[in-house]
Amino acid sequence: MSEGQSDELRVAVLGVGKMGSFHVDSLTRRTRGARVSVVSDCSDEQAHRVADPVGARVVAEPAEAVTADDVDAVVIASPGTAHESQILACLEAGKPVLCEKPLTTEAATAAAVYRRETALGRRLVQVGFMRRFDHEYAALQQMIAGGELGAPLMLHCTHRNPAVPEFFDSEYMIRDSVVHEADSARFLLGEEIAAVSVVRGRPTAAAPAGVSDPMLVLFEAASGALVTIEIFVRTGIAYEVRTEVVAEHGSAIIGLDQNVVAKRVGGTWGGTITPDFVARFGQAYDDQMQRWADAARRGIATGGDAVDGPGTWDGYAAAAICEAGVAAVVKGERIETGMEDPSGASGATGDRSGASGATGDDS
Ligand code: ISE
Repeated sequence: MSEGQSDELRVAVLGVGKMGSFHVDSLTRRTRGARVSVVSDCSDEQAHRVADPVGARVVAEPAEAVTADDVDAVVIASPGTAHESQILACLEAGKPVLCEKPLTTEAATAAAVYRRETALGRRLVQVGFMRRFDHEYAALQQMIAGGELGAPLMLHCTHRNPAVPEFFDSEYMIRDSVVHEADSARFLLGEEIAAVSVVRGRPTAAAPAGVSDPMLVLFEAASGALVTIEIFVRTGIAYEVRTEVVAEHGSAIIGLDQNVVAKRVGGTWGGTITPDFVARFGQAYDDQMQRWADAARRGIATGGDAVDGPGTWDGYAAAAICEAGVAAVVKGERIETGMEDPSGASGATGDRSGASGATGDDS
């Protein structure tokens, strides 16, 4: 976005499966001041299917997209295993990034990305923990932080998917689904998670052999506050994500799907449940994109920070929690996250937690 050329943010989207295609649509039709200039995907056919209608170029190599002259910023929606090298390439090129979760697949590599960005002296990487931009999550976070409910003692989280592919085993359920609860718990409580335990219960008949679905996950926060998570990804019903906070002076719950018209037909009454996460969190994904695009443009213009939301520290924290969660699943033991500040400074939360970084109030 060189001065005088165009004040539109020209974005490369790496990976155009379900989420990448959604982001291309969001950038093209619902984001002000941005457009997709380049698309890259391991399937050339899929890349063209998404890029051609929006007038974007297709390049085969993600690295070429990152350094291209017609790319100011990058959205990474490729498989998690590709994130580390793609993010490092963006940091090298000094280009702002919005990266889908996970930041990287291991805590150690996520910590290395955090350190690399810290050494640059500029925040360029935003992690796609979109729930922080959802109006209900943002309101609950503000309610807790405002003190109205008193100290939060417990969070009870329900995370149910209607169906998932066969490869979703118990470990993948932690890494792909519980990862959102890891970030939400940190965001809502404003503190780090110290330990994780998992109880593998009676599996649904829909689960493949050896897969514990549902499971009960317990996070212990640094203050001692507890977080219970029911993770159930083969309910056969719909997409249901609820969170209740129980605090010293009251409780509050979000995710009741009550913003609907309750109809009476055929002897029953009621509304509908959102079918999937794009339907449930569409507003959050779009607001996340707008705020990231605005922040990226500001960061490019000023040479300063280019994110407005969770960053590399949050990505590292979620990776450390999931790593402990996977070990808890495998060993059947309580596992400490052992989180430390990878920069070597003391204190685990501070400004880096990003807990107040995306309240959704101006979206
Ligand atoms: C999926 O990958 C997501 O990111 C959704 O937000 C989550 O709710 C779902 O469980 C995951 O599989």
